[in-house]
Amino acid sequence: MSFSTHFTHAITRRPAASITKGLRAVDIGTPDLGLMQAHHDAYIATLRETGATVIELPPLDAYPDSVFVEDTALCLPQGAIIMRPGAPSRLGEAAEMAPHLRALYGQVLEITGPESFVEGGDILVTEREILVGRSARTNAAGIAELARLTAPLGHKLREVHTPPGVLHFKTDCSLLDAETVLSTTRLSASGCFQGYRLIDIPDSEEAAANTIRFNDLVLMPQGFPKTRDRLLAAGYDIREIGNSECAKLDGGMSCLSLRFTPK
Ligand code: CIR
Repeated sequence: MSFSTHFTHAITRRPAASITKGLRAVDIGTPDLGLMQAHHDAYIATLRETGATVIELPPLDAYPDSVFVEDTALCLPQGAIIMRPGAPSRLGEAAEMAPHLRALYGQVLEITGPESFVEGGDILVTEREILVGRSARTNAAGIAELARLTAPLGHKLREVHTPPGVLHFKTDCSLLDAETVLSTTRLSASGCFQGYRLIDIPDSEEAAANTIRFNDLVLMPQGFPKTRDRLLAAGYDIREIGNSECAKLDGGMSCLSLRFTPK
C-alpha cells in the first residue's frame, strides 16, 4: 500500500469567524463562513467515507487562515515535522498544531531556524522523493533545514520552483497515485515531473490542479468539468467538493487537511 496516497488519519480545523480577514493575492470577495462550513463538512464526510479517522480541531479566531492546516506540518510515515510558515500572520499556527501531532506520533521534529520558512503547501510527497517548491512563502534556508531533517528519516528531497504568482507548489499540482501527477502546464513545463506519468490540467481550469488522493478517492473542487472528465477517463473515483469560499483565499483541497498514518 502506497504511503503517499493511503492514510488512516486526517486532521482538520473548523473555519473561524475571522476567515473574512484571511490572506488573498487578489480580492475577489469576502468568504461566507456558513457556506465555507458546509463545504468543510462535506470535505470531512468524504475523508471519513474512506474509513479514515478525522480529528476536527476547534476554530482559532486569532488566526484567520488556520482552516488551512496543511501549511503547519509535514507528515511522513516515520514522523512529523512542524513547519515555519512564511506568512507572518500564520507563523503561530504551527505551534497550535504541534501538540496534536505529538499526541499521535512518536517522533515530531521542527523547523527552527529564524531565517527558515517552509509552508506545507509547497511540499509534494511522492513514493520516491519529497518535492519542495521555492515560493514567496518557502525559502532556501527553510528547504535546506527540511532536507537535513528528512534525510535521516530515509527521504530524498528535491528543490523545485513554484511558478511566479502562484501561491504554493501544490496550488498547481497533485499526486493521483504513486506514479501519476496532475499538473498545470505552466508548472510541468519546467520539467520537474520527469519520470512521472503526467495528466495535464485542461486550459482555463488551472484552479482544479489542487486535488487530493485520499485512499481510494480523489477529492477535487466542484466546477471543473473538463478536469473531472479527464480524471474519470483515467479511472479515478472522484468526489467533487464545493470550494468557492476557500478559493477566494487561494485555498483548495490539500490545504484543508493533514493526512497521515501515525507511527
Ligand atoms: C494563505 O494565503 O496562506 C491562505 N489564504 C491560503 C493557504 C492555502 N494553503 C495551501 O495551499 N496549502
